[in-house]
Amino acid sequence: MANHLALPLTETDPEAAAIIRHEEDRQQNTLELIASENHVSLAVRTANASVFTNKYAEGYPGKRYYGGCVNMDVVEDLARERAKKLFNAAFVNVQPHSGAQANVAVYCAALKPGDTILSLDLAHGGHLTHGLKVNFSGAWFNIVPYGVEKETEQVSMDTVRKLALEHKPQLIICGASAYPRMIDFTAFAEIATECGARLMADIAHIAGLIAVGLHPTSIGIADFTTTTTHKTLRGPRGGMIFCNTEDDFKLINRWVFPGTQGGPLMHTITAKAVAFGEALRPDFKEYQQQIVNNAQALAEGLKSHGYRLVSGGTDNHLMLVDLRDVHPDLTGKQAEAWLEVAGIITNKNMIPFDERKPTQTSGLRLGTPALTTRGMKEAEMKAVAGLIHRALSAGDDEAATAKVRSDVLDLCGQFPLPHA
Ligand code: DSN
Repeated sequence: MANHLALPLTETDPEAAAIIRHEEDRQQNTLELIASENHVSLAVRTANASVFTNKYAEGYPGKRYYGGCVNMDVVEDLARERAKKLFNAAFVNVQPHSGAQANVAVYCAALKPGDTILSLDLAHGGHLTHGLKVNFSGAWFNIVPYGVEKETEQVSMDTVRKLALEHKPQLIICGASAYPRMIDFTAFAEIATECGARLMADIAHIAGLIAVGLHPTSIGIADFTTTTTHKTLRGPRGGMIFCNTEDDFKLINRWVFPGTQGGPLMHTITAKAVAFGEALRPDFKEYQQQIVNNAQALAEGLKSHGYRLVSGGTDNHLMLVDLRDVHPDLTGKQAEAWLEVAGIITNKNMIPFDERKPTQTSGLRLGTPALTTRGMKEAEMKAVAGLIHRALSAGDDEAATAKVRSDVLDLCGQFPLPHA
């Protein structure tokens, strides 16, 4: 055996090891406010880096295309059973490599090319796989977008119903990647039934909240529910699909493999099983409740500095900050860059009816799952709101930004990552 195969990474490849160490340092020493990111446990990371990465297991438990799958079957069944228990679901496929892959499989199962999808506009909080022209969804399907109302900046079910009856989509999608309010899955299901469409709920952002009952569930209500496993759910990067009937389960299974994917990432499925086990613990509910409390505290803190929040606030883990009242000339792009220099990691985001381009934007999206994982609570959120305001007001004043950076470092030092 080549003897380097048994040596640690630091010895065999110091260059790659140093990059990993730099990323560990970056995560420890910055405030992560990207609403779709989190810090997984040591257990999830251990499973994700396990020997399951060595194995091909095309097919499903009991029906594989390769030998040696005994442990693959056990671990995939474990992930499925835990996911079903966590979400009170009848059927689940845990193989999608990502949320995008989960959505692809549902579209293949429910639609033919050229069919019509009614979905939330990306510029109003939707997702690129829900119909952006440059994504396969926008290229292969006829997309009818619904948006939020100008006055409330929230989805109106009357508008959705009107569009659904007018355009008769084959599929309605509810769910979002930048929407701070509750989603009425039952109202969407009634509209889908009325216009003869199937309903897909993409709960990628709010899956953790749904798992513990802090947001009404889509499972058993939408025909298909897709999610990622790495946002509020705090698992490895990946996706999964829930459905309600044996017939849909067969269709989904066929369209995940062999329809759109090859060999499942068994190490990721193992890590999903571990993450679902963590999410079944009572302390996961406390964690999710703290995410929501923290989002509300951060929102209030930002408002106290004069910032307007899209729709006036948040019901979930994220908020959209309209920068224009406090900094009329500041784009989201510049704000994101200045905040990063201060050690605060965010992403620029369109606000509804934004007059700026998607590459510039007038807003920022902020979320609390990652800071909550570090143990931060309401008092720290108030402090973070102050740090954001100071960094944006400092702009390119290096001395003022350096002071914010130093305070960010102090705060990070008080709340080390779970396995720093
Ligand atoms: N990119 C993810 C997000 O940030 O919301 C969605 O896929």
